[in-house]
Order: sequence, then C-alpha cells, then structure tokens
Amino acid sequence: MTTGLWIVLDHIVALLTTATWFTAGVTLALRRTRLALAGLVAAVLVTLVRVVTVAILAGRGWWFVQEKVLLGLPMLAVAGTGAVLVAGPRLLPARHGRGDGTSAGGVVAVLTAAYAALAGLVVTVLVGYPLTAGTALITISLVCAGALLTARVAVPSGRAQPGSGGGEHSPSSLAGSTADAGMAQAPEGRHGISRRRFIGWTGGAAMVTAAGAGVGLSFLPTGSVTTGGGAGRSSRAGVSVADLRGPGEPAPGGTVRRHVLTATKATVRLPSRREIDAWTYNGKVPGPAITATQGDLIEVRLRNADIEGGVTLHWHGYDVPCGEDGVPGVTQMAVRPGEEFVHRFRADQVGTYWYHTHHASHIGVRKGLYGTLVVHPRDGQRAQTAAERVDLTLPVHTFDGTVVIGGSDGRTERAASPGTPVRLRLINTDSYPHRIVLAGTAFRVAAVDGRDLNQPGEVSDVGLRLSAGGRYDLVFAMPDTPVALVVDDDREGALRLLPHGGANRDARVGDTSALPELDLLRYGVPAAAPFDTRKADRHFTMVLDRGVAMVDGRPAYAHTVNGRGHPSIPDQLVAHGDIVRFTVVNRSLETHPWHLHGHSVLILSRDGTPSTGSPLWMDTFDVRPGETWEVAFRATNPGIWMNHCHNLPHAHQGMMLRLRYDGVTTPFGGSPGAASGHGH
Ligand SMILES: [Cu+2]
Repeated sequence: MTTGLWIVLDHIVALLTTATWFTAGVTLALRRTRLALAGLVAAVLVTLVRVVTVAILAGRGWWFVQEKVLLGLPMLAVAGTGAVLVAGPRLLPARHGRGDGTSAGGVVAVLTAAYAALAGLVVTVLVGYPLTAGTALITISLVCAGALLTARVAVPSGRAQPGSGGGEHSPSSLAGSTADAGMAQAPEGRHGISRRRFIGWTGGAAMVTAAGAGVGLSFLPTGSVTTGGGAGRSSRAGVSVADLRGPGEPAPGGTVRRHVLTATKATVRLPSRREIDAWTYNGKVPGPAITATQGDLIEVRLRNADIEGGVTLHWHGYDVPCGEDGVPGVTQMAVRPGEEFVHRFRADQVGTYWYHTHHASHIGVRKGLYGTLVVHPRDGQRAQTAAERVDLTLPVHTFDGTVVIGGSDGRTERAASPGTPVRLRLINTDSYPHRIVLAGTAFRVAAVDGRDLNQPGEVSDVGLRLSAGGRYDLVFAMPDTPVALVVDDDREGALRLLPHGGANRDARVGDTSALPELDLLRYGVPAAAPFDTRKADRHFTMVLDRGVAMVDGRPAYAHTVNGRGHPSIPDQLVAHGDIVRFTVVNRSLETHPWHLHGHSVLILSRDGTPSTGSPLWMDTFDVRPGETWEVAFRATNPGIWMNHCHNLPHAHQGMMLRLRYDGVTTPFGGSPGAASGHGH
C-alpha cells in the first residue's frame, strides 16, 4: 500500500478514534452504561489501531508522523489511560446491573480523552510538520481547559449532580479525574469547594500562561536562510540579478530571433466554437510559438497593453541568466500597462519548453498568458525537410473545464504519410497532471522536460503521466493506420493522426483508462552522471503539507513548506559549484509538481528506490501524496531562483521559496509578493 493511502487511512482512523471517545463520553454522561462500556472498549481498540497506522507511517519516514508521535499519541495515551482507570471500574459492574456505572469523574475523564484525540487530529490537519514547542503548549493547554470546563459543567458549584446520589458521584471523584489526584481524598463541604475553586483558578491560570507562552513561541522570528549543511553567507561583494543578463550576440553561425509579445485581453474561440475571455500574448492562445536553432539569440520584447496587474515572461525549464527569468519582485519588476521589458538569451539548450507570465500566474496562465518555446539542434540531424517529417508542438491546456490539445486553432486531425518520422511535443500548461495515451502505434519517449533520454526503449499500450509544467517528446514512425493522442482517457477529444491515403480513417480507439503507467525512473538505459551523486555539499529537505500559516502577511490555510508559507520560508543558500541535494516529502493529500527555476535536477530516487533507467533530468517533477523524492543538481547558474510548486494556486497559497546563490542580491524587493501584490 502506498504511503499516500496509509496517510488517508491514518486520517480515517484518527477521525474514528475521536468519534468513539466522544461517543463513549456522551453515552456515559447520558447514563447509557452498556453503550458507554461498548464505546469505551471501542475507543481503546480504535486507539490501538491508530498506534499501528502511525507506526507503519513512521516506517515510511519521520516527517509523516512527527507531530503524532511527539504530541498526539502521548496526549491520547495519558488521557485514555486515565479515562479507562476512572470510568472502567464503575462501568464493569454496571454491566451486571450493579450500580449505575456513571460518575462525573468518569464523564470528565472520557471526554478529556476525546478532546485529546480531537486535538491530535486538529494539529495534524491545521499545523502538520514540523510540530513546534509553541503548538504543543497551546494544544495541551486547550485540552486541559476543555477538561476543566467539562468538570465545571458536569458538577456545578461543587454540589453532587442532581440524582446522582452516593459518594461515587461526589465532587471528589470528579476532581480526581482532573488536575489533582489528591483531590479524590478532599473533604466535602465548604473547604472542599474552596479548594477545588482554588485548583480551578490556578489550573486555569497555568493553562492561560502555557497557551500564551505557546503563542509567543510561535511568533519568535526564525532564520531567513537555511544553508543545507554548507557555509553561511560570505561577506563578499554582491552581484545584482539586474546585472545577470543574457549576451547581446548569437553564437557564431546563429541568428537573432526577434519577437514582440504584447500582453492583451482578447476574446478567443475554442475548437468547440465556444468563445472565452482570455488573457493573451498577441491576441492568441497560446501566444506566438517561439522556435530557434541551437546557438541563436532569442530576443523578445514584452509589452503590456491592458493587463492591469502586470505581466512578465518566465522561460519554464530554460536555464536563462537569472536577470531574464521573469520573476516580478526578484529578477525584475512586473511589466505594467504601457511598459515593456526586453529579454535576450542564447538558445543553448535544445528541446521543448514553454513560457508564461510569472505575475499572478495562478490567474494569468490559466487565462492564456503562455506559449511554446522549441529549440532545434544545429547539427546534421535535421537533414529531412519539414515536408518529410511531422513535428507538432502540443500544449495541453484547460479552458473553463475543456481540455484543448495543441492550441485553439481547432485542428484535431492531422495527416502524415506512412513511414514519416513523427515527433509530438507535449506540454502541460495546466496546474494539474494529465494522463497521456498514444494509441495505434509503438513509440519512444525521446525527451523529458526538453532533455533527451538515454536509449529510450519502444513502448506501447502505456499511460504517461505528464506533470503540471512538464514536457514529453514522443517519437515514432507513422504507421499506415490512424494514431490517436488521448488525454485524460477522453477518446472523443483525441488528436488524430491519419495516414495519407490510408484506409479505416475511423479506426476506433479502445478504452485507455486501464493501461498501466510507464515509470520513467525505470525507462531507458543508465549512464554516468556529470557529478558524484553520492556527495552533496548542501542538502535541503522540503516537507510539503497544508496548515495555518502566514502567506504574504496574512494568515491562511496555506500550502506549506516545512510548516511555513511564502515569503516566510527561509531562503536556501548555495554557493557556485555546489552539488545540491533536495529531499522533497509530500505529507499532504494533493500532488505537488515541484519546479526549480534556472536548473534541471537529476532524479536520484523515489520513496527510497533509486532511479534505474536513463538519467532523468527534470525541471518539474510530480511529488504525489506520501511520496519522497531525492534529486540533485550542480549549482552553476548564479542568481536568486524561485523554487516552488507548479500547481500555481498552491504556489499562490504559500508553496514557494527562493534558492539564493551566495553573494547575489536583488534591487526588486526580494519577494514576488513584495513588489506588487501577488507576484508569482
Ligand atoms: Cu502543490
């Protein structure tokens, strides 16, 4: 069973634990002794099951259980044991009709266990990883406060409960279950009342103090930088990202590819003929396709006509100099209406990439501010003319719930002569993964995220999972029968390649939903890595979760990294030349496509299982619920780089931080949120 499923199961068991303890407490209060006894037994059993689920999760990684092991379970163990010891001895004889089985003390003790179970669950859901002393203090205080308040309600003003009768329902037994076991022997009457009041007041005061201390601890400032085990900031003179710009000339033999991209609102007609209000580059969605040959200089003049909040151009997966990276507030200011920004960079990397706005990108990209970037190799591999091959760049984008493959031009059928080499360049421009099936032919995954794989084998009848922001280049020779590119198992909406003069144009595509998923960590042939992957000069762990955290200065139910939201997540400091390792752990129930700007990372392992296929270099890798990924890269592109979830709403809700090279500074505010509202 996957760790993700164990996380879900553990949540369910935690919920059941809470429910059974509350059931036991409430039935006890209602004097339904048989039910209460059954409830108590069930609560204990479910709690033991919880111990098992937590133990199994602990085996998957400390990150998954830290708050449960350090706080949730110990709290529940103490309260639950107390509840059994206080309520059990009266409930057992009541089963045979001896006594009514209930005591105020028992009710308070069992309900306190219920509060402890609930508190543990709430800490997991609202706080997650890592547990802090502040959170622990606040939580324990709240559970104790709940116990005290329950005691007040259960036995008002120190009198025995009406109708309870007998010494076993005296205030003393109640007190015995709360703060001070010695109270069980407290004499009744005025002295007992005042002493209990005294304990109530002092207990209350202690709790308020502890809770206050907890809140105070939560607001302690934390470091703004983590070093991953490497050296801290040096005092050497800084270079500004504003000076980390691309060259002005192409490589020898290259040309300059000039484009003007004007960001503007436009009405765009989808293939379904539906019209949508889009945000576009040059009135089209996707924006102009930018292509180049290796060594060319790409020069793009971005203008903003009427996107009020501002726009930028970020070159996704392309390791441009940092000043060209298009992150508002970090590498430049957002481009406001009437303004412009000129990007220049050398097309040194071959492959399939894309560009998009990085300003309020969770809105802008969804509405259409994106386009494709394809760089062809300069060498002789392009001997075939365009007429002799089919090379399709196919961004997959969802507009108002409709998935569009390859842009809005509406062509869902293309022709190809049998035998023609075909390359399909798939780009996921959405915030969620897509499932890709190529039906009707065997094929190879030639490249992932623009980087060629080593000896990719031929596959067929497999599903490919394409992460948000990710790219696959699929290659095959056109057969003499139709080929269908099916996205998310929607056979109706498939893109079809039809053989010139071929028969059976309408060949049916079978059900694709049951096809197994190709595991890229076991695809292709291994090759040497360009650096020693066993070594790391710096190692950063990012635990992804949900929780209450500050995001852009406001409290939110955020998507967090190590319990914090942007921009309060410490910067990761690296030095030029470092081998850097990331451990990315997903504790949450959602997939997080992790994306580092300015570098591609080499995938080392997933859930502790090393990658055994081709070296797999990615700029965006899907970390699914419960997964742990180890990746590494060499820090050779100085700058301040965003390191974030490419589910763009997640990034907007906090899941974003910076990787900062020692000595690099920014004059633009230092945070995408700081420059101009929500900058990401
Ligand atoms: Cu995410």
